[in-house]
Amino acid sequence: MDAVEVRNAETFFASAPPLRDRDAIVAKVEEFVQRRLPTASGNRASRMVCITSGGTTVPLERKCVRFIDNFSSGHRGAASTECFMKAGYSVIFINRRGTAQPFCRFLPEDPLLTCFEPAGDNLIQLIPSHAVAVQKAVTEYHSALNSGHLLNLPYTTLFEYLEILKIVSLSLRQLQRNCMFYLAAAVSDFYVPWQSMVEHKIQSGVGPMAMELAQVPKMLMLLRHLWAPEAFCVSFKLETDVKILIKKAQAAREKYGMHAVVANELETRKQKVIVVTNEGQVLVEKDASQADVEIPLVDFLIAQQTSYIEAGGANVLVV
Ligand code: PAZ
Repeated sequence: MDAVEVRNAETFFASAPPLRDRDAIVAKVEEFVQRRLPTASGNRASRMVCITSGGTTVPLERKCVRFIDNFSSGHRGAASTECFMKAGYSVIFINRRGTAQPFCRFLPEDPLLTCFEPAGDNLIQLIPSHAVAVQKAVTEYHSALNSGHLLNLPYTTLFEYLEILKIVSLSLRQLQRNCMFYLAAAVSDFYVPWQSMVEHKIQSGVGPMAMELAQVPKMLMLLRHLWAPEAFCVSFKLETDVKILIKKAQAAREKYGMHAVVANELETRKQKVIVVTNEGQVLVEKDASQADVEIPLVDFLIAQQTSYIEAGGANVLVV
């Protein structure tokens, strides 16, 4: 592990704004993970995945009015959460506020208020054309939360995202090879360090503005080698130029020591992805019977993790 990267990460965290509700988040995560430990025996029912979803924002002012955003609708993360839960995994879902949520993806796009109508004294009712979709979403979402197998942790900024990811990683390491990281969030590579960020809204009318952005430390490397070194790690690589996609995914796999990198191209990301592992590349496509490409993708990655657990021998967590 590169000492410079560790120092850069330490500097990042030391200078980041304090995470709101930090203690409550730590307690929630620890309690969620602890509940899995007594039954963690290497089978699917005791496995856990941390799914990251949505794009991080990079604030330009401390009292933030303007920010840089990273594209991600959250569909990948939400659909994958459903697939992993179906396969018996518990899921920690680190997601950008306001992006797609599991079990809610097929809700009508109409604004919430137009899904309901007044129905007499103190009563409202669902518009009949939306009733089936809304009932299904409400039932499935609440049953997932009530099952105790889904922990929803929202973030907005890059600072919040990385703080939460670190908290989750340090806790999940207890599950050793039984945990997976599925890092589908679109995370900014550049940011404005908190100590050099202006307090108030940047004023216009002073001509063109130049701003220097610092590079975000390579947190994937820390996650993989320091925070949760036995976890099965999957990251995603998005490109718009298909000619460079596989090269970039291979480079990321080698550089960060990922077990798999899922390469996807913006236009076709909902139909197909290419999974790059140390054994080569595999094209994963959805077929006509499947609603989402995440169905075959999650199946493939679960099989890969199973081989990884089995290859671990004495390292497999036995209770
Ligand atoms: O969230 P979404 O379904 O609209 O898109 C998913 C995605 C393209 C953000 C994800 O698959 C991905 O590639 N994330 C990593 C992006 C990156 O290269 O940083």
